Amino acid sequence: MARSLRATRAAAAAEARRDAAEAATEPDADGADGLKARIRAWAVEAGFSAAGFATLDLGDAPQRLRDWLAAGHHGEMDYLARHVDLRADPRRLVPGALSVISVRMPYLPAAESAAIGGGPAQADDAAADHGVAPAGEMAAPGPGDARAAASQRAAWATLADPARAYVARYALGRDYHKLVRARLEGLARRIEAVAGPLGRRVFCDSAPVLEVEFASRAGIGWRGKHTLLLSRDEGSWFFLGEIITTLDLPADAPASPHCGSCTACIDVCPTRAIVAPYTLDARRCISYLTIEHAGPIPEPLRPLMGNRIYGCDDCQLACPWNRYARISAEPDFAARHRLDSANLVELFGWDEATFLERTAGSAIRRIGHARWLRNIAVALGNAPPSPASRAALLARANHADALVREHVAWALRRQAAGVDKKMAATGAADQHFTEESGTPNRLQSR
Ligand code: B12
Ligand code: SF4
Ligand code: SF4
Repeated sequence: MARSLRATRAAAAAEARRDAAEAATEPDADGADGLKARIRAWAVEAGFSAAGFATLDLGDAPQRLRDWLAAGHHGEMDYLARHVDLRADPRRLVPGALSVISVRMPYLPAAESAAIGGGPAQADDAAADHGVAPAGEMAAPGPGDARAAASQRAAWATLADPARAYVARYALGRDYHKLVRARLEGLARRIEAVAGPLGRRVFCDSAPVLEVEFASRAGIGWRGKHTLLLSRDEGSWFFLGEIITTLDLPADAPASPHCGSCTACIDVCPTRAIVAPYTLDARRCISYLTIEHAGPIPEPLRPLMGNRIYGCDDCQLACPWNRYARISAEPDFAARHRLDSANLVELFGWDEATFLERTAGSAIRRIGHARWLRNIAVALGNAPPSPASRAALLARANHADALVREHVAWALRRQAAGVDKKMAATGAADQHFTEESGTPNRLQSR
């Protein structure tokens, strides 16, 4: 069964490549529409799953961005506020620009270990648990990339296991920025080879560009209520990138929205960060708290973060359109160092040299060792009390960085409170913990 699915997929991929090659060499591929067909074909050859075209008109998006900033939703991400004018008008980034070519690149990695592929619920079952039925949009079940379903089941399974660490799927492998930009650069050169030298720049999460807004205007997906782009044929597990160019290309039609009455992403969000449909308060978002935020994580939010130590995917995991998701074909995005199934205590034990070595070439490295420990300390504070967790925390109790010390102290208090609660519930004596650890629990947990 698995083999026949693979064979079908391989045949479909070969056919897509043949179509791409034919489109790219069509004798009548002249004029703007012909060039667009060729660009789409070259984009597929470069590993993108879709390409679309838009003008630089952003409508009322810049004003909505200003409103969002005025509400303080960006937290400490000052760079978003600093470059509003550039975001509002990409011609300031590329003088004379007329068009944007927007692309998607899938990143969902296959589940590394078969043992963790049997999680509690499929993405669609989980979505059903949340009462998801996007009004009349999902008559038939998804085509079911079995490996994508297994990968999402594995993600749910990791989230359900408080001893394990959850790392956002986009960050399990190598950093995507360079890879996507290099592929876009190759695509831009192929365009120049037929269209002549252009004013152009390639982007992927690297500059003040409203990427989701352009992608939805270019028709490669619609903005979901979680604010990310998603599509009917691929869900949302993809990066966005774009070429902003002086080339004048006719715009595609924007994609129509298909969220219907669904609110699964809003309902599932552990910290209630999606404060209204299409509006995220980043200050509450676990992705922001674990990656962008430098200081102490607000205490009321810590218990809600569970075992999410780098980024968060819940709003995507709950989305019913991700039953159409596909596994990435890029080896770079495959999970490294068993990061999709690692144990919290093990990761907390990494010293700085190990952290730097294991995260070389990964987006994770950017947060540095202290924030890495801060995030894992929160997860350990949320884990059920265990001698191993307390011992790991105690080993970091005198860490040189005050940020780490404070989060470790919080986690130790939580472990102790958990121990006390457990004892109250079971009537168990101190002996229970002394037996497990060989150390008096009071000493160990304070
Ligand atoms: C800053 C940022 C973040 C911040 C803030 C996220 C946010 N939603 O703004 C934080 C750190 C929280 C974050 C988290 C994540 N991010 Co991020 N992030 C960005 C970045 C750099 C800028 C986004 C931005 O401009 N935000 C500012 C606000 C104002 O923009 P906005 O939400 O798009 O706001 C619009 C809507 O609110 C809309 N709006 C308001 N009201 C209404 C009403 C209606 C009816 C409608 C239709 C619209 C609407 O108007 C605003 C202006 O257009 C982009 C890359 C880029 N340059 O675009 C990546 C990007 C959006 N992130 C990405 C990813 C993958 C993530 C995570 C999934 C990572 C993770 N697993 O942890 C999470 C997802 C969290 C989430 N639900 O958004 C991808 C998304 C790919 C995709 N499929 O869409 C991007 C595009 C990077 C990339 N090149 O691939 N991210
Ligand atoms: S990434 Fe997590 S915390 Fe952020 S909006 Fe989505 S579910 Fe909420
Ligand atoms: S989960 Fe969110 S993004 Fe997905 S269909 Fe439902 S409302 Fe739209």
